[in-house]
Amino acid sequence: MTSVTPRGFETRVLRIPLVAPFETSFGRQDEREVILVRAVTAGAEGWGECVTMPMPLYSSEHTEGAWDVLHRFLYPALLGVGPVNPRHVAARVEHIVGHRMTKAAVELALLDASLRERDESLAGYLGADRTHVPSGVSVGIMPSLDDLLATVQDYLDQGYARIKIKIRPGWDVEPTRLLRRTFGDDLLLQVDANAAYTLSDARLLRQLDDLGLLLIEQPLAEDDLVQHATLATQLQTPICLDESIVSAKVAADAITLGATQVINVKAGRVGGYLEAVRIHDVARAHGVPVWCGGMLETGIGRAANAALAALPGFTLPGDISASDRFYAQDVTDPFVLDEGRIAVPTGPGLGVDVNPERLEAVTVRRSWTPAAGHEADPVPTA
Ligand code: SMG
Ligand code: MG
Repeated sequence: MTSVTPRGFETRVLRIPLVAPFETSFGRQDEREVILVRAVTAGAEGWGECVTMPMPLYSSEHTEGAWDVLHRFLYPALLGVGPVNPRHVAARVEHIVGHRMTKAAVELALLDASLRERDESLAGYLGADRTHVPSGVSVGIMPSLDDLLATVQDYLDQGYARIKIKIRPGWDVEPTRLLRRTFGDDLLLQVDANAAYTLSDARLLRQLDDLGLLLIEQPLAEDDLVQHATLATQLQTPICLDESIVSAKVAADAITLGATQVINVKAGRVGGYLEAVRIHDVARAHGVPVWCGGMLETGIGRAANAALAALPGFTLPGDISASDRFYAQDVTDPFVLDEGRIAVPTGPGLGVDVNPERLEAVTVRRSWTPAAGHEADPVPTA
C-alpha cells in the first residue's frame, strides 16, 4: 500500500430524504443524515463515509460526536505528520477510545486516495474474487401485515435475492410466519431484532425455529455475549451478531463462546474495511459464514460494501440493495439490480465518483481542515 500525504480533509454532513420511512426496534427515520469525508492528497482525492446516525440508538456514535472527533482528534493525528500509509491509520488513532465508525471513514478516504493514486481497485486490494454480489434487502417494521406483504412482494418482483425483516416485541413471530406461508419455503428469509429482546424471551424466539430462517440477527444487547451463547443452546435458528461484533478480537471471542454462528460484517461498526477483512479471515478460519451488513449507505459506502462483499467468505447475501431502495437521488450514480445482484465496481479506488451538484444539494454543513501550507481548499466544492 502506497503512503499518501494528506493536504487536508473536507467534512460534509448530508441529509438525504428516504423514499419511504425506515422503522426498526429502536426508531423510525425519514431521512439519512450521514457524514462524508474527502481526503485530498498530492496525487488524488479519496472519499470515506461515516455511517453514524443523528442519535446514538444503533450504537453509541452519532453525527455531532463524529464531527467533533474528526476535527479535534483524528485530523490532527494525520495532518502535518508526513506520509501516511492507510494500513497504519488505525494504529495512529488507537489512543482514541472507540469511535470506530468515525475512524473507518478517515481510513477509507485515505485508502481510496492511495488506491486511486496507483490505479488499483478497492475490491482487488481487499481480495475480492467475484464481479457481482447477491443483493438482499432489509425491510423495516410496517404499519400493517398487508403493507408488509405488498412491500416484500414488490422487492421480490424487483429480483432481490433475500429478505430480512426487522422485528421487535409485538412484531415478530406473526409477520415472519406470514411471509413464510405466503412466499413458500424457498424464500431466503431472516430477521433482525436490533437488540430488542432479553434471555427471558427465549421461549418466544423458539417459535421462529419452525420457520426455516437463515438466521436471527442480534436478538440481545450489544454486550450480552455470554447470554447470546446461552440463547444459542436454546434455539435452532442460527444466531448472527451485528452490534456486538466491534472488532476481530470480539469476533474471535464470540465464535469461541458459541455466541454467534454467522457474522454480519459492517466496516463502520468495526473501525474500517481493513478490520472487516480480518473478521472475514477469522470467521472463515472457523468455518463461520459472514455477510455484509448495511447502514443505508450513499453510493460511496455502498461501493466499498460491494467490494468487501465480494470476498470469498461472504457466502450469504448482504444488505446491499440497489440505491433506489432508500434514495431517489444518490450522490453517485445509483447502484442498480442486475438479476438480483449488484456489480462490484472495478475502477480505481472505490470505483465511483461523487456528483458535485447532487452532493451540494444535500449538504447541510461543511468544513475544510488543511495541513499547514494548504489553507486554501484545492478543490472547493461549496
Ligand atoms: O443499508 O440496507 C441497509 C440497511 C440494513 O437493516 C439494516 N441495517 O441493524 O443491520 C442493521 C441495520 C442498521 C441500521 S438501522 C437504521
Ligand atoms: Mg442488524
